[in-house]
Amino acid sequence: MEATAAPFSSIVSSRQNLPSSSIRPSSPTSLFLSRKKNLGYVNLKFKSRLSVHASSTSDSVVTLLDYGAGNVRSIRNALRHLGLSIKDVQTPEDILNADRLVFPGVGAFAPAMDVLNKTGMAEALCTYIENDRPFLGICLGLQLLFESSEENGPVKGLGVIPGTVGRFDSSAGITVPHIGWNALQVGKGSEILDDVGNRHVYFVHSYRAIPSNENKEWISSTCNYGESFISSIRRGNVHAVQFHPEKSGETGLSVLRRFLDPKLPATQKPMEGKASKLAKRVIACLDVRSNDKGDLVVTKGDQYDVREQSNENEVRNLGKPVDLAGQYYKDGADEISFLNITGFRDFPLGDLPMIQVLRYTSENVFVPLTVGGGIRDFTDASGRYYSSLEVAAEYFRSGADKISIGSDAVYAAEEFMKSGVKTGKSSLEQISRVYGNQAVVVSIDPRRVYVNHPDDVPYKVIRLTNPGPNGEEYAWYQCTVSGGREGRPIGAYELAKAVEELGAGEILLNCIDCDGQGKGFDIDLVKLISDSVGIPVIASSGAGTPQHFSEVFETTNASAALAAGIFHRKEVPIQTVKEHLLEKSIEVRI
Ligand code: 1PR
Repeated sequence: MEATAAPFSSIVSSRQNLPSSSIRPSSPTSLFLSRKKNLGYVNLKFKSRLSVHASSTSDSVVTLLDYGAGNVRSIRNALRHLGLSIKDVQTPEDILNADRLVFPGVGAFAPAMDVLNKTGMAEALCTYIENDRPFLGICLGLQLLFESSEENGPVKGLGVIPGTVGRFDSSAGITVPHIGWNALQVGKGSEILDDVGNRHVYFVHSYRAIPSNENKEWISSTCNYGESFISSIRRGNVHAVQFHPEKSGETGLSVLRRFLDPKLPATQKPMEGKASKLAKRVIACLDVRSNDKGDLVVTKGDQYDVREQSNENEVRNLGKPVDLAGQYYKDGADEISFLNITGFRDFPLGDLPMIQVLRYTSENVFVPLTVGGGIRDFTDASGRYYSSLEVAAEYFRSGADKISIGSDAVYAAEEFMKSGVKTGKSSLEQISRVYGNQAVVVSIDPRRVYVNHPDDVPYKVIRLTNPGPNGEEYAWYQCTVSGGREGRPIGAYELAKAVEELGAGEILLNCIDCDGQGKGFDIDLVKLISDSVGIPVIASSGAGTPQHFSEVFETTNASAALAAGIFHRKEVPIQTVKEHLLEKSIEVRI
């Protein structure tokens, strides 16, 4: 990769050398690329009629372009954590008047461009960038700078950078979306990445821009995932990153800090780290519910029974959700999952404490947060109907990066397998259409059912590595709903394939038989599912020792491993798990 950081002004017309306060472009600029006819573009040059003004905003203010397409709470929280106050863009003028503009693109490419064009923000953004004003685009905020995207397209982008954005090629043997912590190949002159060095940063996306001769002068880093793609661009004061600095822990916060304060001295000694590829993730899971006193607690049971075996039979209380999540973040968890385990019977939006848990946690925890439990259509006692999309939207607004669907995904998969028709109406389909499939996890709660012969049931049966208690050699994995209370006529294999088709971006694979047992993950099950789908699989249930993590990563294609009990009971710290994985040459984020 060639990475140069020519000042932006060197490629724009000479009037850009004037102080920004006096810049008043009035003629077509040379910056914007000629739009190619075969992409259906109409105008050949972007005619800017806007002006960039000097502003008297203080150093502690950053302008945020939130065009209302989804959750930008995480970036708000990260900026506030760094001591900044946020000015929201209301009009195109606010962009032109910004001292520093952060653009965290969310949602899909086409609707984002649509909003930007209709509101006049697209033109203001182009003018702002053209004038080399401090800019940081994040994720879609990087992709929109390119000429076009294949996402439901081709769809025309802002056209600042030559090139198109396309989907990762899953036939290259990679899981898509690209979810997780990956390494960068950082070029010269990419100061905001100064502290990243060889540490991992967090990506979550299915589309990417490819390096080419035409855009090489923009590239400040690339990332390998089946192929090399553009992970950041930089020209003068204009920066954009494909990864999420607001979700990349302390490393990511350093990227924001350096963008906000370019005068920070260069790093003398790069932070330690040996990132070279996508790391295996270690996830802490918090099963959350109200106890009998009405307090929201983290609980944990064996095989989904969370009540103590005492006379009082109370809900096991392992701590406060916000405190524990904060602790796991500090301990190095790569992701935190909250499962509202009574969500299947209580309406989650009535469960305001859970929303509060997310809000408070996301203020200080800068790794991805997933929340599940009760995501479905619902009519409350007063007859008010809530769509699953509204429930998910509230979770996203409150700080969730991904939502996890359990029971409702089982019903949707059963329906789909029966009819072969995607109705587009299931919660899974609706939420993934609006927020992207990378934002939708399906949580599977299967139970092992032994059979004598593979033809005994119409589900995928496997030959077990370790025979059952009565020497059974075969089993299938029956999906359950309502927290394991009801078995359904569908296997984990069939469900996984169906939900992938319906738009799931990731699978959280529990195993009721192994839950809380501490005897290791169900390797047969994890292998079966992770070999059958092209989306990432999180192995869950049964972790008791660090060796169980290396075993699941060495013998299956799981992308992540999740545990609850051993972390809550402080039997095995997250760092010990990671050190063990490193000893076994399994790449993890440190
Ligand atoms: O069906 O969409 O409302 O989602 C409900 C969600 O809550 C599902 O993801 C379901 O797995 C979860 N759930 C429901 N009841 C319980 C319960 O414990 N009574 N928790 C429950 C299940 C399973 C794992 C657990 C691992 C690791 N928790 O997530 O954390 O098994 O545990 P371990 O490391 O201690 O073995 P919906």
